[in-house]
Amino acid sequence: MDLSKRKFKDDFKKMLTEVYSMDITESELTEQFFTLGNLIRSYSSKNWSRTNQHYSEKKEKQVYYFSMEFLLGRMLKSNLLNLGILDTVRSALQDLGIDLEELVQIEPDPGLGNGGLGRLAACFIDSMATSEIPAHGNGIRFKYGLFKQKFVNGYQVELPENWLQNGNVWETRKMHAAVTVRFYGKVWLQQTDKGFLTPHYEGAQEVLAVPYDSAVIGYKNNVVNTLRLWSAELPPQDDISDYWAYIHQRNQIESISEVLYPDDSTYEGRLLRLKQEYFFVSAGIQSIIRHFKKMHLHMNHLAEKVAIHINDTHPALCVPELMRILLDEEHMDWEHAWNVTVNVMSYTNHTIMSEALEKWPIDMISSLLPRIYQVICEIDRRYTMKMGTLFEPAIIDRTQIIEGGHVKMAHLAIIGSHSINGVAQLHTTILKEKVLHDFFLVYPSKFNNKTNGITQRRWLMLANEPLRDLINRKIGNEWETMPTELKMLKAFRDDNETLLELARIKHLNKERFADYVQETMGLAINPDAIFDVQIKRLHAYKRQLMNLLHILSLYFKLKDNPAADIQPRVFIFGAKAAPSYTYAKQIIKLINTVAELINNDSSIENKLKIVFVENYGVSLAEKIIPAADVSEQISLASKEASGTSNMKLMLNGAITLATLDGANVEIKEHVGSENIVIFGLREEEVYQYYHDGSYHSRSYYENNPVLHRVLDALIDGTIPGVVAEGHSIFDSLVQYGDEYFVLRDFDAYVAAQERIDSLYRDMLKWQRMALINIAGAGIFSSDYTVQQYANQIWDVSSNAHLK
Ligand code: 26V
Repeated sequence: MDLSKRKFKDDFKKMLTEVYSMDITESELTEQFFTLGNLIRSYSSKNWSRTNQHYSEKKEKQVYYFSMEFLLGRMLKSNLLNLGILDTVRSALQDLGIDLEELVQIEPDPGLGNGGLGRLAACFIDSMATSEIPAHGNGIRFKYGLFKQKFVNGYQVELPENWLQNGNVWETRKMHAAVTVRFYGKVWLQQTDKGFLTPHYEGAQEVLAVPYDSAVIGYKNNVVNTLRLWSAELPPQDDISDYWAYIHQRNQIESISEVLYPDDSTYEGRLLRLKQEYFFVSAGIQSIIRHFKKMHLHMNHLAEKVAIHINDTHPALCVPELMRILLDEEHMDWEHAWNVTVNVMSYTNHTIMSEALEKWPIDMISSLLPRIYQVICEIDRRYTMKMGTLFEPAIIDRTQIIEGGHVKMAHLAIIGSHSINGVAQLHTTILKEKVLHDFFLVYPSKFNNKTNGITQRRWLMLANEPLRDLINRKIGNEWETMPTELKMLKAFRDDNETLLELARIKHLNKERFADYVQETMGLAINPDAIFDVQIKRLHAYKRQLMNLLHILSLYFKLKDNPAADIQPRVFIFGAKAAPSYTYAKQIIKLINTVAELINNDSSIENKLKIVFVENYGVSLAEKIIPAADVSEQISLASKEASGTSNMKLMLNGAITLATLDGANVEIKEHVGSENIVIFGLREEEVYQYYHDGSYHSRSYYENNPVLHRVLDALIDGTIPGVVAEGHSIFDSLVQYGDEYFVLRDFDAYVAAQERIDSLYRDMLKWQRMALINIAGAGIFSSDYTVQQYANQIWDVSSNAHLK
């Protein structure tokens, strides 16, 4: 948008007076933040309604991205950037004596997600608006986001994340769009006068779903899509005869949207979680149908106007919920309703970890959602009937929805969707050949790959302004919306001036992060050291433990020989563990304790430091990633579906140290094997071990002296204060088979780290590698990912241009 500094200053002052009856000198940061937020809203409101109007008038097909999680991060700068007024506003505020960076800190970081899956949804909505795809997010307005992590004596402690405490400046409550969601009760089918079978409900509990909409602003294109998050409320009551019963019922209902589940590693069959899933699914679909009806088209045409995307199995109830509405409320016959439903739905799988696969006990689902359960039974019956004539019985048995007393949500999503995709090539191949092989036999053409992506606007333009400026000076700014144009940077691969400039920027970012660490943790780190970064949820398969074992090996090397020639390193960790994931929490305690030991050992002359940041999340990622030299992507091959921090770190010039897992495989293809450090078991080797059962971790402990010493340190008192944790972790590796092949890959990892050490010594060579990584990162923009979803799955155009 066009905005002069003068106009902005006038608007800002006016708004401050109108809302707070204050002038600038009287106002504090909080008032200034809310004033700016409200101004941004007013600047985008016209385009928001114009976008909606345009979609309605043109009757464009709309996409609804259903996701339990949207891990947005702070929106202030992102909104200013996308409106095209970041620099103007920053400088105008400065004239008014206000530092934009200070205002930024006022905004709470809405942690409405666990990790990769939620952040992907956030990158997607940014990219969909920017790519002019008529697509909207649908999720839950959790009152509490992912817990706040504190370390107490090295242990993780969880505290509530009350992000809504001071209100959310971006949202609008839309009371008129509220819908009712039904739980429990009895249901039976009754014939109406017209001969339809319609369900008759008795004793259902009604919950009011109230939407809160936020603008999703496209990058400099006047498009504003919508993120709709639902909040659960008690429906208005005519009379309250029993006050305490009323309060109890209200609390019970409001608990549905109270808190995000923090466990992304194991399936938990909790009733409240199932309520959450049905709640936002039912509310979202009802609201879509309401909107569709304004077009006065027959329901048979729904799939021409609506695409619904199921982000992991959490919203898989979309399938029976849409069926329920088409059958019971629109009186369609089964065949037509099913045809419409399958054409509307598509599903993304995000994990092969079997312990995370959702399945609900029949008792629970049939009592909470009696009608939905009937519909699921009928879907399953027809599936087995139809496919039973075409495939061998064992395949049908393994692909049924209802099996062993449970409803399997992935099976429901696959059978009910026309498309199922994995999130990186390797992941999709594993789905087709292994994890979902039976379904691949039944529905080969439903399977496809969509490699994940990230938005370069948040992860480069906002997080790393010095790098953005350098790139713009070298190749212009076309890459902002055509990110593969970053490839033009390759022309500078032998230009020492550019490489030195890159080194200078990295150093600057490292200094900034070092200042932050000094201020918040009281720890001094050296910006000349290698900043080696592993930031992701703590999970055994991601192998933070292997990273730690390597650090211990370096530590002992230095203890034995203080003159050992190793490059100084700062190992940076950021990770939350699921509160109930004991093993992961033990690893956190171990890392913190080793940090304490190493950071305070003056005999190693500050050559090694460990920084484990508290409460890792989007805002911290924005600080750490631009300062990273090394990107640790060391999951056991086959286990990490894609990863996305690998892409963010690459885009910021970090060198990837990786196994051939998830999207690392594709990163290697794009930068070439000389610009990435690869090590470790390959996926086929891992499966071969599973097949022949020939991995015996103990022999690695017994035969590898370095490993032996490092592992002994866990249990012999070398690391004070981790007796229980040390033994548990030692046993998991040596006694209980080392499920994720940490000991098997240890040597290869150490060798790969030595390669990093030697590469870093040649500064120009290192910067050339960094440059090639930045230049090759464009393909991993979520702009392209969502365009592929739009073209190949959703069948929507991206021509909503409103310029
Ligand atoms: C799973 C579960 C299991 C049931 C209870 C609650 C809950 C909450 C979240 C999850 C998500 C696990 C799946 C996930 O986050 N996968 C990650 O998705 C990223 C985006 O596709 C991908 O880059 C990561 O490799 C993958 O681990």
